[in-house]
This record gives sequence, structure tokens and C-alpha cells, in this order.
Amino acid sequence: MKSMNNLEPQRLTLVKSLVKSCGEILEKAATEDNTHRLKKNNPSDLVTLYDNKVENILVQGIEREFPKDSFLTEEMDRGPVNINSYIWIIDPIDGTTNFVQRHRDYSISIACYKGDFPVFALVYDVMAQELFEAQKGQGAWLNGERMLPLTGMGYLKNSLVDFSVNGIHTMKKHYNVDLVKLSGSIRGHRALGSASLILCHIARGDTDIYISPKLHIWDYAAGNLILQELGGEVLLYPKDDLLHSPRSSRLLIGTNSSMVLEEFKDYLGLNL
Ligand code: 2AM
Ligand code: CA
Repeated sequence: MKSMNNLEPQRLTLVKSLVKSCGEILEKAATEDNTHRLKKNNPSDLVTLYDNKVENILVQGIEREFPKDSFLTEEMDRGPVNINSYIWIIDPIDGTTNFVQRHRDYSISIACYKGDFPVFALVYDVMAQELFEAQKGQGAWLNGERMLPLTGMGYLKNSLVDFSVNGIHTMKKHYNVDLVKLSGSIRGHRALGSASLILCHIARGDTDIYISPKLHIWDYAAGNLILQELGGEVLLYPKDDLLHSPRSSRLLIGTNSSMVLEEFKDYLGLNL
């Protein structure tokens, strides 16, 4: 794997080892812990003790080695980030509903930025033991094997599209867009329940389009870099703003090509 500049390889090596240890904790919890140990019990917005535990292990492990780095994490608001430092964007469990319901599709998602720019990213599919990884400008890897670039071709009618019932409702309410009308014009529809994993699946070619109207930066920062490194196209509305509204939600459309993104937006009448 081509090396990066200055202290970035040390950060990457450290975080890979932390992610593997956290993966073991989550895998054990998912298979052996019968109590879901919910902390916040809004039925569709779950937090378990493991979300907090994994976040703390990651943040403390990185902070110990790199005390000047900043953090933007899901479970704790750690105040404004320092835009002149390395910034770690962390979702300790992306897809907590799947984790709690014993579905296998959840991940640990971590992106490392230098200021406004992504430097590297990891998405670890715990149950499949698949580590997706990307370095800005260098490509992406799956368990250390270089991933192939996407073809840049594709059509809506051949696309497998991921969105949720929640997505249907919110797209209608906030954008007056009807996702149900895709029925009959696409190859099929799935709802995996973990944004970062879906973006990695588009990068791998298993899924073609993902639309979700209210994602947070920790849900997509890592997956976006992995997908974009392979030639995928992502639309965010509004654009990221690490300084002023880093904790606000955004509309995301992730696709396997710019052609498919344009066709998808045209079909839905989405003018963004
Ligand atoms: P989805 O609606 O596309 O499934 C974060 O990775 C996961 O939480 C995604 O599956 C995401 O989008 C889902 N999600 C986003 N907003 C949500 C909400 N308001 N309620 C429940 N799930 C949500
Ligand atoms: Ca989460």
C-alpha cells in the first residue's frame, strides 16, 4: 500500500488496531449479550452501552498518542473542532438498530480529516470482518486488497437502490419527492440500515444508489471517501460545514457514477 506523508501512517496504524479490538467487543456483544442494554430508549433512535464504550476506547486511544487532534463523534458533543488540526469523525456503531435486533449489518465508521479535507477513512463491517479503507488520492482497499474502480457507467433501470420507509416519508415532506414512483423503473430496492456500509457496498458494486434525507457526518464521512476514491459520486445537501453546523443532518445521495446521479435526480424532479 502506498504510504502517506508525515504522521498519517502512524495514525492509520493505530486506529486500525483500535478498530479491530472494538470489533471483537461488538461481535462478542452481538452474539453473547442477551440484554440489549439500551441507554436511550426512543424505539427508532437507539443507543446502547456499546456505542459509548466503543466511542470512548477509540477517542481515548487516539488522544493518548495524538493529544492535539480534534473529535467529532456521535455519542458526545465534544465542542467545536480545531480546523487546523487532524479531526476524527467517528460513529462507534453505524446501524445500532441492526446491532440491537441482531441483524449483521452494522459497522464502525471513522474518517480522519486535516482541516476541511479527508485524509483517510475506515469502515469496519464487524460481523463480516471486512475492513474497507481509503486514502485520499490513493484509492481504496478491502481487507488489504485494492478495490477496483467503478466503471463510471450505469443506468437507473439497472440500479439497486437503497432507501428506508423513513426516507420515503421525509423526502415527501421536505422535498416533495416521491420515492415510491421508482417502483418499476429500477432493478430493485433494499434497506440495509447502515449508511456507511451501504456506501461501501456501492463502492464494491453490490448496490448502485443510496438516498437518505437526514444523515449526520459521522454516518457518511468515511463511506463517502471510500466511494469517491473508486469513482462514485455523492451529493450532499447542504454541503458539509465542519465549523458552523457539524452536528446538523443532511440529505445524501450516493451513486456509482455521475451519470446515474443525474438520471436519478432528473427522474425524481429533484433540483439541487
Ligand atoms: P436510512 O433511513 O437510510 O436507513 C445511519 O447509518 C442509519 O440510521 C441509516 O440507516 C439511516 O438512514 C438511519 N436513519 C437516519 N435517520 C433516521 C431516523 N430519523 N430514524 C431512524 N433511522 C434513521
Ligand atoms: Ca451510531
